[in-house]
Amino acid sequence: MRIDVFSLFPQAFDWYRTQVHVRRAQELGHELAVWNYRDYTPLAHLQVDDTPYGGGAGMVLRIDVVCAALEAVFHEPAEGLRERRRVVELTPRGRQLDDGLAAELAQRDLVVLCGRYEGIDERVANLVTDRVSIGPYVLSGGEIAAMALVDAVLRKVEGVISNPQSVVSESHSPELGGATEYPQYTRPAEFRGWAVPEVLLSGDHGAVERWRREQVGRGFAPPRDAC
Ligand code: 6GU
Repeated sequence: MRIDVFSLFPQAFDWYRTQVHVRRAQELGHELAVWNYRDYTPLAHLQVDDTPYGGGAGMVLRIDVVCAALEAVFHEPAEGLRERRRVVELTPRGRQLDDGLAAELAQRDLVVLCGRYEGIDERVANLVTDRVSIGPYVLSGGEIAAMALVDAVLRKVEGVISNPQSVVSESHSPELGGATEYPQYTRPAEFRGWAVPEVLLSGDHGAVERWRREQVGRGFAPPRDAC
């Protein structure tokens, strides 16, 4: 698949793009490109945003700038992109990302539009298939949200995660009924009096399997005296 991210801060993705699984995706023939709206603005002084009509705080990313960037990259009218791709606007007002949506977004080529400041002009609704949030809190821009979304989507692409078992039964997957995974332990078997559950050291695979099934969905309850 091809993923194209549009942002005013493409450098924000530099670290993410060096990650092993992202490189593996690219070796498998998938593409992750990050584009800067500012490189394609038709406006003087490389302007990309403007004050909101009706007044109010902050700046809004202009719809003409978004369209210019999309059309420069895809060589087709921006309105038509969603006929063959998922086009996602990242906004705290969007539908909350979950495992199912990530799996759905992995089925087609994906365009991700990051906003900044007060977001993107509402007329972006004419271009998108989805408006997505990564949770009920506000981030200062869409870049961190975009990395969360792209990462969740890439994990659903076959071959990106080298051990497929780690994807199939991971937390929130349909295989675990949307529950969280069982806890993991490694050496040392005891540290500061904190012991690894006996069953995991027993070598009894059946017992380990049963214990893990019991743990699924249990989550983590902090002790009562923790702050
Ligand atoms: Cl997608 N963007 C911003 N700015 N804040 C968010 C978000 C997105 N999702 C949750 N908070």
